[in-house]
Amino acid sequence: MAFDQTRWVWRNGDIIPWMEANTHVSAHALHYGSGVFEGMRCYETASGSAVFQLNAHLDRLYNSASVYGMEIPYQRIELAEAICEVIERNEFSSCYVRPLCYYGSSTLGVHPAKCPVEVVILTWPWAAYLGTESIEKGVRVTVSPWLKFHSQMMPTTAKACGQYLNSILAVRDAVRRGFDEALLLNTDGHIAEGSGENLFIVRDGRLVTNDERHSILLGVTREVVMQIARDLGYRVETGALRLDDLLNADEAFFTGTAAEVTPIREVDGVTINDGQRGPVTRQIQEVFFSATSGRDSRYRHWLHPVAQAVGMNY
Ligand code: PPE
Repeated sequence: MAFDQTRWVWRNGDIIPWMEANTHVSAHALHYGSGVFEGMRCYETASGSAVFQLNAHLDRLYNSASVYGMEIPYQRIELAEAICEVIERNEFSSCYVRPLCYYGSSTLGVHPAKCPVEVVILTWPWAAYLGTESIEKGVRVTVSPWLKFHSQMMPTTAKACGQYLNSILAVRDAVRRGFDEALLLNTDGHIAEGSGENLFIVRDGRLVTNDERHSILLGVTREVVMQIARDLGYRVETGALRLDDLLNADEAFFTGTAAEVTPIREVDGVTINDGQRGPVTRQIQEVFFSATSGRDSRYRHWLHPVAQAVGMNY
């Protein structure tokens, strides 16, 4: 189980044993998916553990909550400190961090009305999302028969629990048919994103990715990779991505907190270029992992030291 090494969970202001971090079956979120969450990674660096892009993830958490009219009953600084505290209590040097805010028990009317907003923070060790080999060898993806929902149905830029049912349909179908991951098209027929990752293609030395107009979550890793690519001297463009663009790309890769930077080697049996991780992808991965490990001083401000939480600016 993913949580074998997790001893403590932060819940509504307290650190409690993992075994006791339960919720009632009448919780609104269990019935309707009425919650918002984040996924961050804490990395080991030479000067101690640090949460990567903590501020950007907290920004998105509060924005996701406001989309659904949910008031998170904790200040940013409290959640930032809580995240660091629960990582330290679990004695993790690196881990995945999952803050979740959800409507608890009060009513089961669809309108959450007076349901309390419960806040929990789970941490656990999580190796490469799509398998350790995938970072070097790349993954095989399939275009999902399921479309990514349109932002007029639910804003794709919010990271809300219920909307992941769309991703679950897509990834289950992909895995059942022998692929590593699903790629969802949007209602316009353009590429949206993976079930849990954003997409980049490389063509003639330029990087191209899509944006919120194409029904995607605006990934924190996406933003990081755009910055790294620009700093490496590449042109980065945002615009619609067609399936043809992907199939004819020189290189393609996924980005995400869990997936980090994962090459795509094949789409429905068609290899991207020669099916090997491309040089631009590799270069970006190298800088990305230097940034997450604190080895690249240019990006040290992206790391939030776990041990020095108190008194920092959030
Ligand atoms: N799109 C989707 C739909 C998505 O779930 C993620 C994160 C991303 C893009 C990339 O966003 P970011 O992590 O900020 O770069 N998906 C999480 C995977 C687990 C999950 O599905 O939840 C993650 O990477 O943490």
